[in-house]
Amino acid sequence: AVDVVALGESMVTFLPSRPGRLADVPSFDRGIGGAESNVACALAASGHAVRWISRVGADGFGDHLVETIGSYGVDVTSVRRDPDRPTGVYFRTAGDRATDAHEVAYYRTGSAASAMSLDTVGLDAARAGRVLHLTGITAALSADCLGLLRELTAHRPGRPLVSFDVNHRPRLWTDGNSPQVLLELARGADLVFVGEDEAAEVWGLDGVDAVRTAFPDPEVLVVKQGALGATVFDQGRVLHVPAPHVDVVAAVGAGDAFAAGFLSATLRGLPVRDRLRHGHLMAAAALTVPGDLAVPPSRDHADRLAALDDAAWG
Ligand code: KDG
Repeated sequence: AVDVVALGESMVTFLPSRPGRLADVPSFDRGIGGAESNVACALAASGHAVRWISRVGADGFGDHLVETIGSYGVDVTSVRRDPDRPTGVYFRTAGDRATDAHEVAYYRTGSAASAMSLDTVGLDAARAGRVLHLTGITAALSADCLGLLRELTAHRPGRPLVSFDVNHRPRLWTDGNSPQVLLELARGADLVFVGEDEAAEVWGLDGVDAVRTAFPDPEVLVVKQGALGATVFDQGRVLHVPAPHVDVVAAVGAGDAFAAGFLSATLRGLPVRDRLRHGHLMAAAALTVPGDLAVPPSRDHADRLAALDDAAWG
């Protein structure tokens, strides 16, 4: 049985060998990125049965993605190879320590993954897990991808729990439709992750209560508040859990790791407080490496840390 299906585009990522402007960085190290496969890898590394659904090119970068994600123990048998379209890649600069300001250059227009659609993705495979994890990135890739996401977030009898991370990527939204599209998709989900700063940026929402008012439908709403922690609205309950202090190397991938920790604890039936704590612990691991993917803490270790008393958690 599959615990989680994650569907979305992954890319080969080029991380800078030194700080500076994109114009000046002389060389890059190869990594992999992709919000949904990041979640899939972190969940598989913590012992869950996970499937990643996507399309990649019939090229070496596609091989690298499938092999690397597969090496985490993720089921990649539903990933399709597209002979006519390339695998997407992207380059990034190191974030400024204080502001995380960085440059990103995507080479993903017309990528294999942008051809995901109702015709090219098996809906049964997508709905085969207990949880289906999606993000707003997919909605920005193409009209076909958006159509697929609309179907997967529509209420259908017996659908899995639909988890949706808003993941607003301003550079991908050239048409100005992101506020309306992301709101519509999030409202169809059962569990929504959104950053407090992201909600302010996309919808002008100010504070966690304003976010809940805008998203009354999802049974569970998680508002991430950066170094402050996160607040969960779980039906009638509201709970804030502070994040542990970490020396941040790069924020990229931290939101995905947080979602993986929260989902893992949810699948294990842990109480709401521990879901947030496991989210923070996974995020802390991702925050302390330059790339998207970190080795997550072992389940035992994470359980011990999550069980520390409130004083230890600030
Ligand atoms: O969450 C991390 C992702 O943003 C990164 O891996 C790249 O998926 C990516 C995207 O589309 O920005």
